[in-house]
Amino acid sequence: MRFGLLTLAALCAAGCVTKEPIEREGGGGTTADGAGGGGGVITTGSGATSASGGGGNGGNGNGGNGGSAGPGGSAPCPDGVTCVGTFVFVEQTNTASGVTSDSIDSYACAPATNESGPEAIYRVDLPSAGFLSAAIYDDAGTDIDVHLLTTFNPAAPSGDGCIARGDKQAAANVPAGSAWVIADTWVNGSGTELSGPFKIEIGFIPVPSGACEMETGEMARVGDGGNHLAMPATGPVVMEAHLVTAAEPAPFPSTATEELAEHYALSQQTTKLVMQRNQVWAPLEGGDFYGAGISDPADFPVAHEGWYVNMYWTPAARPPAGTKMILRNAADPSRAVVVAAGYETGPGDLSRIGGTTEEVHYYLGTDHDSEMTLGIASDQSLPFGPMTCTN
Ligand SMILES: [Ca+2]
Ligand SMILES: [Ca+2]
Repeated sequence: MRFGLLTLAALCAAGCVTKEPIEREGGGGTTADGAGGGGGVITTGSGATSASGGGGNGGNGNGGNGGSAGPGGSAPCPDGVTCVGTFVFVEQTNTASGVTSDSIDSYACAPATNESGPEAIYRVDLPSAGFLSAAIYDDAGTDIDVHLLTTFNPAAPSGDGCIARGDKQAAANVPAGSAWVIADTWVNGSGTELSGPFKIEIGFIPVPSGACEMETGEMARVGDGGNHLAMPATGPVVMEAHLVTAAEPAPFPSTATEELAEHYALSQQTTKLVMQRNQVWAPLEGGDFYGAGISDPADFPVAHEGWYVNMYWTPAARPPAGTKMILRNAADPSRAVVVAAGYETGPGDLSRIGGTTEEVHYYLGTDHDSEMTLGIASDQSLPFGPMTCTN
């Protein structure tokens, strides 16, 4: 089939603006790999701003305290542990005064890194398998690192169960049940514990598994001279900028960063993906505000923005806003995100098959121009967000 021929009328009835902005590609690398960063280095990573203030205190839950673990319930919350069952969880605390544990000196995922300062321990109770993400915000004189563990015994604390860690953030797919997040104090080469105040945020997204079936066809793209792209397509996918959503009314951003921290917080609270976001608003390209997509922000749900994808489709071929596409990491095709098409057009470079958000790249473990496979989802009832492909 040729995509889009039946949808143009519906689109423009909905008030679309058929401009074709040439987008900026990229914005460089992100700190996307939570497992990679950090070992033994004082915080210097990108995105040092406290990006997600105002996300709301998402339930500082010492939940599950008391009572025995009934069927489907959680075990009682151990002493010295904060138990978390609602997301996004946010807590401001201090390893110099606010935590009671000082038992773990290193972790299996970075055994040479000295984490012998005090640590804050969180148990996260997960009803399903999914994507656990956590981020740390600390000051220049403090260096707290974050660790994710799938096995941990509070009565015999050890870092052996570590599956991911980071100087500023970490994330991993985890099974249902209990996982553990430990914010630990890094100790520098002089033996100084860089303890102090920090904010931790923890998010969780259930990740369904299933067949990632995509429609076959072709996509007409701007300037392709009739040589349309066969779909599903595999090729480089750029890092895209953020767009203003329906929950962000006028006045719209007048700079690349105005109202951006609020956008990050809103998106994080909606998608439950915790990360240190770095990308700015889409640039001013023919529009009259930053972060402008090709349609009215009032028609753009927050969750769709967090997971959006674009292509350089022609106005006639562009799928209706909110059409579900699937992006798969070519290097690990089981890893996929159901993304929202039709809200933006670009990148204006036919050597790239499309573009997507830093959130999608973070989940997939990809970066600007990583190779992916992209197609229209055969099952339009899939939820937006991460998915494990079984085919
Ligand atoms: Ca420690
Ligand atoms: Ca750190």
